[in-house]
Amino acid sequence: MRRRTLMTLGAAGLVSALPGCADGDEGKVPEAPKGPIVLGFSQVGSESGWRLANTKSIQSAARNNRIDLKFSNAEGDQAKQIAAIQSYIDARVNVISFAPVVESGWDDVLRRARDAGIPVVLTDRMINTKDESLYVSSIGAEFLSEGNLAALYLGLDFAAAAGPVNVVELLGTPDSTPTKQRSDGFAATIAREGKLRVVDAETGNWTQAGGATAMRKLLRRQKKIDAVFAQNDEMGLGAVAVLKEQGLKPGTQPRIVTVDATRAGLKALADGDLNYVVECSPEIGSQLMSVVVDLYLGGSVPKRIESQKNVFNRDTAKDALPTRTY
Ligand code: GYE
Repeated sequence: MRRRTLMTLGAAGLVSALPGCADGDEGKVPEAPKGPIVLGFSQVGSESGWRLANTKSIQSAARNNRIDLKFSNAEGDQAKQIAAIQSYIDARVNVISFAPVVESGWDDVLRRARDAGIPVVLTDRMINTKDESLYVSSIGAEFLSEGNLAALYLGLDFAAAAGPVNVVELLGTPDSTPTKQRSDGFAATIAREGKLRVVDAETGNWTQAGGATAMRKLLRRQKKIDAVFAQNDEMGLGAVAVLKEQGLKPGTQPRIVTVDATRAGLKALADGDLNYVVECSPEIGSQLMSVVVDLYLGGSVPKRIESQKNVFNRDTAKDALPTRTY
């Protein structure tokens, strides 16, 4: 039985294939892959600092691994992502990867990729499908736990409050995995104690302008806002600007928690405009390339690979800022 090729990522990020051995040819280095390995990648867009860092991570990891990266940016349009995936099928790339802008509507194009024998790797977000064979692996954050952590830490700040504590949510784009799961995680944690309650929500579409518009609408609708859960830094920063315009003191009243931990988010946290920032690392490029090379060499890959997470407060934000890579 052929043992699969072992594979390590060297210091320079280069992949060196350690020989696996078939029966009868121990020690003989198997035929080196012809290369280059061609990866077709469709990115969601350029909507946030997180997304730009994610793109940078994927592009630099492809360079470091000598992988020929066909990269397309859908600018938030699912039809463009589907067209890009189809173009990679037509070009017969070795592996297709993409960050799905929304969860639904992928089965047809992914079925065509599977039928063409091209493995698909999801990054960042998930798809909603009954057919798990349509992708071989997904690499990304556990968004539910990010919502849990946002509620947990915000709740600490209201431990002495008599309650109820009115929270408003700034949501990402509808039907995206982080929008749905960060809300679900937040709701599950506050339900356990019952003091914090989400009284209203508005979508800010992951952008700073969107977060500002959403915050204005919520301020008009809600008489009492004690806390804001912004599903990413950009929307939180938009809310901070509007709250200051209205003579309020974000970080004190209301308190604010965001997700991503970009440099801008950590700066606002260090300045006292935010109270907590949950990290969702965008730097998954090397994890993706490791999967791509393993697939090319005929290896098996885990169905799910999680990215790094953390929670920053004011002090740890100040410590992290000088060396922050994104
Ligand atoms: O939080 C946001 C980006 O999918 C985790 O998308 C990503 C989210 C991230 O626009 O900044």
